Amino acid sequence: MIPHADEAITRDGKSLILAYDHGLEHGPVDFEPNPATADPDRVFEIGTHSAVTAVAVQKGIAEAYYPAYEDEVTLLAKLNGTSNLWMGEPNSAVNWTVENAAEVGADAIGFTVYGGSNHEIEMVEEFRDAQEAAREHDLGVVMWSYPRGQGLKNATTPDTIAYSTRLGLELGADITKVKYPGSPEAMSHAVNMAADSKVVMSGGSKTDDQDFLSTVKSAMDAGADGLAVGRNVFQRDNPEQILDGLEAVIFEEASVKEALDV
Ligand code: FBP
Repeated sequence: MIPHADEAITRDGKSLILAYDHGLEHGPVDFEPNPATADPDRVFEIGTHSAVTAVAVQKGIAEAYYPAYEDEVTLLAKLNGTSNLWMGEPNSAVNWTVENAAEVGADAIGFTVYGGSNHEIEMVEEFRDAQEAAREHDLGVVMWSYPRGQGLKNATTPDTIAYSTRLGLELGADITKVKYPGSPEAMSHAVNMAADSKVVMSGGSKTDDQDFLSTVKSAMDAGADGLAVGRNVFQRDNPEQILDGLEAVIFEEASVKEALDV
């Protein structure tokens, strides 16, 4: 972690990353609730909302669509990713080099590490190469730290999520993205284990406005530095409306009730 390396993708030290790598990770099924979002242009438009500090996409989407939005959207290049068609032990192909991401205009890289997988060693070594190249190009580093695989029965226990944030710190991420561990106490422990590096909560599958904003509020009150969210924004009929509420909770310390009313 280097102080300020994440500045381009944060606002007042916090972030709201709009993740849109689902076409690769989950497939077209994720666009069914809001079919317009199969079109990357629609999601880059959503990404121009003032709440969004960066949009995370894979290489093909960035190359084809980002040039039209480079003045309005900050790009987070998600370097690795695997389709849901892969049935093996959790692993993630590196689809994009840091050099190419920098050329396309990225301000930060994103990289998944599946701690506990049979492929953990190679994934961490791939992360090392990407992290060091990101430093050379002055790009922030965001780790999607998702323990899974082998004998890991429950990937969201408090101890596992605290280990996830610690992996981010130990391996050199500026921001580590983790699943919500179920309670503010557990989130606070995970944030403490990340020391001075940042922690953002992963959005998860779509829930209703009240539940989602309440979970985000709990995570923020527990010391999280923001959110990296996909489905809970783009699967809604009105993504901009939930972004208004998220902006209030994350950047303006609003209550859930206030956020629901904006
Ligand atoms: P969501 O907010 O939709 O959960 O997106 C966050 C994210 O990390 C995406 O970047 C990624 O595509 C997806 O979740 C992977 O989720 P999982 O591997 O748990 O299915």
